[in-house]
Amino acid sequence: MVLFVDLIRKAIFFPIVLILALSSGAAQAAPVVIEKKFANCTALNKVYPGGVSKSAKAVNKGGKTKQTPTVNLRVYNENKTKDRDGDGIACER
Ligand SMILES: [Ca+2]
Repeated sequence: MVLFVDLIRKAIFFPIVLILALSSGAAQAAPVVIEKKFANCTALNKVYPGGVSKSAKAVNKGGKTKQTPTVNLRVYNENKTKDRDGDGIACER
């Protein structure tokens, strides 16, 4: 009887472990957004044509821009030095 219960337990437990292993593997295979420090605005604008803003509330205080910046605080923080006028948008154009 003990052996039978043990078999049932394994029959239930192992598929769960397998599903968890497979689902975590799938999560790792999902596309990863690369948040990096770009060498300069030319490189950054190839990925983010309108630059990167730290928040949707950031207002451009420089000249008129043609593109809408992408809101991404992490990318902004990595490239903060490129926001020369300090308006919260790096490499706006
Ligand atoms: Ca700026």
